[in-house]
Amino acid sequence: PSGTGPWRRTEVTYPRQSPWPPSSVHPDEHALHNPDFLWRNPDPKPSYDIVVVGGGLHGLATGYYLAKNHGLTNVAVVERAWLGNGNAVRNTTVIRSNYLRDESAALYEHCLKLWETLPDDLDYDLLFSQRGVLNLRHTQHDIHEAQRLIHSNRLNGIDAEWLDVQGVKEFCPLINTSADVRYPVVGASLQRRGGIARHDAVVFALARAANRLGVDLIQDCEVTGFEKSGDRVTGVITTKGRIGAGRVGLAGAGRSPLLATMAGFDLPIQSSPLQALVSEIVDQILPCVVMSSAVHVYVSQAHKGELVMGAGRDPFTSYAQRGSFQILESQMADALQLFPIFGRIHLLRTWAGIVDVAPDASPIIGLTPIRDLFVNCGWGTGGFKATPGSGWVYAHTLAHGEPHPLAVPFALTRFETGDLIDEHGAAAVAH
Ligand code: FAD
Ligand code: PYC
Repeated sequence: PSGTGPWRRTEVTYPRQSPWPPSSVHPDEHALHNPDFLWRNPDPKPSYDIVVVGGGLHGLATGYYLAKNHGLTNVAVVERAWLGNGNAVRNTTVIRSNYLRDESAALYEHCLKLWETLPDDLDYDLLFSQRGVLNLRHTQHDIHEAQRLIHSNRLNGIDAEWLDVQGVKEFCPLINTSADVRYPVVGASLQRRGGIARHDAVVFALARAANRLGVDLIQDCEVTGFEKSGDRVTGVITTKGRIGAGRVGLAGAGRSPLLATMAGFDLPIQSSPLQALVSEIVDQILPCVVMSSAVHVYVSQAHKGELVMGAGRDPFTSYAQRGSFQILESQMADALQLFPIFGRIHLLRTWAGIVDVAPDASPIIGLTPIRDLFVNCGWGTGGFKATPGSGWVYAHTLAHGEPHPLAVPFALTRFETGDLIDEHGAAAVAH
């Protein structure tokens, strides 16, 4: 389709290539003064006020908000490989805030509100597109669950609405709404403000902005241990040597249990592969994000034209960024049930990331048993959408040494007190 619908093409703008720096100027010095450069690559200083471990989405957002919101610039974000190599650019970029529990609704809506101004804030085209996230419903139970979610969302000030089958067909004409399938579509819940963004642009933009504010982004620097004095952390041991730290914030996603073990405490996290795949490039045919828990697949269309699809986690613990064929096979079969026309489209590539899932499918943010060591993990299959809000509350937590009010319910101690925040339903098809 063409025209001015929500599926119209957005022009992709890439950062311009930088001229090679004149030989008289050190590349890092040049970078600081040239708006086309994204970030410097400094060697680590002997110590920092705050060291953030993990240069993914949440680590970079934390570095950025530490500088921007709290004026803290003696900060390093240390990354074992290159910025954004983890789930930052492996995710399928679905953004929404329609979580069930009050605590999650407050946190994820804070995130979504930040997304709405983030491109201007970072002065970067993130291809943030609020094209709507449609959750298809197929059974009576699904309808009850959707109505509960819609009421809960509205009570929390989050946009949510119900579409009947006719409404689904109008909103997304490509969906097969025939009654003659195993799981006929009986309606859908819709968050219109939900959508997608370009994940690598988010990495570039956050890194550039944090760098400009003076945060050191140190790549190829793996944290291999922690230095402690009594009950508090005093630094990190890395492949680039020891770095002293007033406070340390973990943001290592798929490797968070390994980092915690190194530091001497346990996290109730399971790490498993989550796969996704893209098709060849086709014309814009899908105007929104479509998810179905019962059929068990979700699909969106990238700005460039690939159909982006995913489904559930692989059912085993792993730190290898690859998954099993059976998940891909079943998600393709499920996609064909909802979109029979996809049978004519070629699958281009598949990949996996390691997601860190807590028993209640909610993140863990805040203090650890070790003084001055903080944790931000457990975003599992849903942390892309949380990027700005996660960085915002974690920066506050690190700056003040105590949790941001929105992060308080997400403390590690909830697994001792039993105050769990069960969001398995909201995590939906990705679980
Ligand atoms: P990451 O971006 O993975 O960053 C962690 C970083 O820590 C990595 O760069 C890693 O190298 C580094 N690190 C680890 N150990 C060390 C160490 N010892 N020393 C130094 N650095 C270290 N979320 C959504 O909201 N919507 C989606 O549609 C969505 N789809 C997904 C699809 C897939 C296939 C996957 C895998 C995930 C998806 N997610 C989605 C989840 C989302 O990608 C994650 O929750 C999010 O990326 C977590 O961000 P992060 O910054 O914590 O992790
Ligand atoms: O959290 O919305 C989500 C999501 C979609 C796909 C993976 N995670």
